[in-house]
Amino acid sequence: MSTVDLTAKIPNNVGLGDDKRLLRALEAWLPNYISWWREMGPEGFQGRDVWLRTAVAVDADGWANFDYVKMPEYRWGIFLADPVADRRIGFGDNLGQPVWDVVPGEHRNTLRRLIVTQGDTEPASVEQQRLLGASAPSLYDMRNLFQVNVEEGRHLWAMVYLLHSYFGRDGREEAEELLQRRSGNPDKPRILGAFNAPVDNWLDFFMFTMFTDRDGKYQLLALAESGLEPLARTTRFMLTEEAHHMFVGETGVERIVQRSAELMKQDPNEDARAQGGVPLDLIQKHLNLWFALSLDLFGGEVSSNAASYFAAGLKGRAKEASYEDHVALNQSYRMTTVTDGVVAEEEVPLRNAMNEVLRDEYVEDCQRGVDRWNKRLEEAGVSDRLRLPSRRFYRQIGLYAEMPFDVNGRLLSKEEWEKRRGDWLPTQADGAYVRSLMGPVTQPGRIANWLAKPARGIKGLPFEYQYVRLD
Ligand code: BYC
Repeated sequence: MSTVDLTAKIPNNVGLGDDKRLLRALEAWLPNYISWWREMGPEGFQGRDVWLRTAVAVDADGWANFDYVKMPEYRWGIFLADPVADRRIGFGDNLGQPVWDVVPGEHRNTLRRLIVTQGDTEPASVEQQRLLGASAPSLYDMRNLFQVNVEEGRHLWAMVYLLHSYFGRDGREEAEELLQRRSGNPDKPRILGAFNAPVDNWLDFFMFTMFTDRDGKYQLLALAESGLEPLARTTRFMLTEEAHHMFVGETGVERIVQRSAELMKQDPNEDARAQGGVPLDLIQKHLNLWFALSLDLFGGEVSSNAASYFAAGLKGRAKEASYEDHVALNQSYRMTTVTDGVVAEEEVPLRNAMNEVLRDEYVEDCQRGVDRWNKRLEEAGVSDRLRLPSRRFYRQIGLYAEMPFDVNGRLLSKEEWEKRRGDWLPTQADGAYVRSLMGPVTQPGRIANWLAKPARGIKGLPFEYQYVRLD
């Protein structure tokens, strides 16, 4: 197992102390990162003690250490999963070749772009969530928000390490720019669509961590297959942290659903809203929104970029080893296309459909989460069910971009779609209602009326624990 240097200014298991040039470059980036964190990180809580886990080793049970930490003092480190002996490229035209320890010249620009795109999402999500602490429904949830935030910060470090180590001056410039762009800023937006959408209430936060972080999981799984060994190793370790983020989202929505069902049962008209809860139709609208925004993050259904990433061995499929044929030539993928308003089925060369292959796995994983939420409704005796909308609904990227598909995947006229938009997506009034519920609850053990308590606390501690010290 690799040795972790925890005493260094930048904790790491990459032997940073032996590479003075790289160390200097990263130590020069550090104060800029901290300024960014202070400006764009969680507002109002930077001086508070938060019960956080910090990575201290990369093996299965040793990596997470829990303690009170003030967020700006969090030990953001650089951790790569341990190498796999004699690892070979597992797919594409370079199948079976040894993996690359340095960046091959011909793939330099493409790899830099992939790493920058991945890196850009990390600070973006922190920016999107920076005001949520002030409306936290419990200390438990507030702590989870901050845990997610500091780990997204660490994921930014992971990508910046790659940029500084392997991409010379342009890598350093890109690393600076990662701190310059701002989520939602029209002049310097973040790169991908969903990372510029506002996340200003906890329903959106839970949907974001359910659906958008889950895109993160699949993109990281695909990059973990990369022929560029340091990229594969860093993303493999990031996946261990990502799991908690999706837990926060999936159980967060589940707890809303559970509470709404309870409140419905307490009301003579089964009206959760009348009892100060989130009605199921509103949950469905937010689900529709974040599922669609997150589907876009997989890129176009038919993509020559995806085909060349696969061919070159830069980005594989999730769990590539589970496929039989790793070359994926002479195979096709059946895709629903739309030409002049006519929906048809078409065969596409498999390599060009790799974004869709990844999206398929993602959709299946999302469906599992929705089934779990519906189970809570069933148990509570509520007959309504939540569902994933058609993957053609409200898309901005790819084959169905800007097309007026309804949630069932039917193509409507633009006018009809606009008329019905408010049935499927949150309206301004919906947003105002959701925000009206979001008064902060900061006494240990207490929770907002619209949310059920979690089944258990963090790391064996009770829900009542003071996860954030506010006094
Ligand atoms: N918004 O061939 P196409 C996470 C661009 S989340 C805006 O269809 P490609 C996290 C695309 O860049 C995971 N632009 O797509 C979650 C291209 O531009 P150029 C983040 C978009 O290239 C929560 C053009 O459209 N990781 O970790 O196959 C919290 C045509 O591209 C979008 C990654 O994304 C969009 N949604 O795939 C915190 C992995 N989609 O080149 C963190 C790295 C596409 O023509 N990125 N475009 O100028 C990639 O693998 C690929 O860039 C994409 C796009 C999958 C995003």
